[in-house]
Amino acid sequence: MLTRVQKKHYDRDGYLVVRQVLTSNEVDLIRTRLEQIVLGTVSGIPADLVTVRDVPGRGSFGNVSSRPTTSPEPPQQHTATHLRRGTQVFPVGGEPYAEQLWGPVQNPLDAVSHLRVLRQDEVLGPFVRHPKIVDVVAELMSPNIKLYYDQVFAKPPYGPANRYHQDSVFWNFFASKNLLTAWIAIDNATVENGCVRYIPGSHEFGLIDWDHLPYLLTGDVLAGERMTPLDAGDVVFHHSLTLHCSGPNPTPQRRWGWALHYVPAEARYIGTPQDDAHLWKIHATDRPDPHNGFPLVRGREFPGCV
Ligand SMILES: O=C(O)CCC(=O)C(=O)O
Repeated sequence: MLTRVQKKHYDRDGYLVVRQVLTSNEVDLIRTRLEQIVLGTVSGIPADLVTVRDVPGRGSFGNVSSRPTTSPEPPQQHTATHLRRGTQVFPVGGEPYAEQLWGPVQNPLDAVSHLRVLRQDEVLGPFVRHPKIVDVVAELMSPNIKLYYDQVFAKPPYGPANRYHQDSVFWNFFASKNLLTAWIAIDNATVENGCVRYIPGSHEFGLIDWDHLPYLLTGDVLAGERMTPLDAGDVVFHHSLTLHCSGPNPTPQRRWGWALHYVPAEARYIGTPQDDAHLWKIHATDRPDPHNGFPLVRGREFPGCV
């Protein structure tokens, strides 16, 4: 159970770090299973759930993503600590490492950039219902809990920063902005290797569209950015309106985090037919109609809702 102070921190900041939620045995189990999935030795996992950079030394399983042939428009200095490319604002520091990122890897795991819908796997699936995670979600979000989606942000050695965003911007098919992500550290996530960073209190700003984001993320707001270094097995819980990003990883070590995205079962589903098709395609729902189609984690369902 969370303390009153922990709940107060979540309400005030829009995120909360909880230490040692998973044991080292549990994290080892997850890591070993992810490794087996990446190497293609687990049956029943579709290859399109794994994304692998096309670099020498990569495994043969997964969707291969090639290096972009046209160089992106160079980023502008936004503030002393952040760059801007178009409407994207992200921490400085990853730019000199592009050649290493696209160079050969010794370990095929280092070529992986993303894994998703691990809930379908018999070993990993139970973790989305782990009582120590779901108890916190129930206290911070709702006692009736559905899983929207899950994905591993596999920041590789020399991987780039992730831009500032609110998760809710991507999830407009839910008539609720009170979703919650549990980000499980699979490796130690440090200031040096690109831990997640937050703007505390930004969940109170409401939904900000992309065009306005750079005008919100001014020097004084970014000066309040907080890093969340985690040990493997720690979890950071964040509100779906809290602005967050992650730093670059200029180190030779991986920084993997497994994000579990939860939605209150009371949230009405308001997707368009295109959303329905997309959610079915990405394996977010258990059947083509997303109404009452997302997996129930705890509590009960509501008609017309997720
Ligand atoms: O791990 C990262 O780099 C970003 C995480 C993130 O954006 C999320 O969990 O919503």
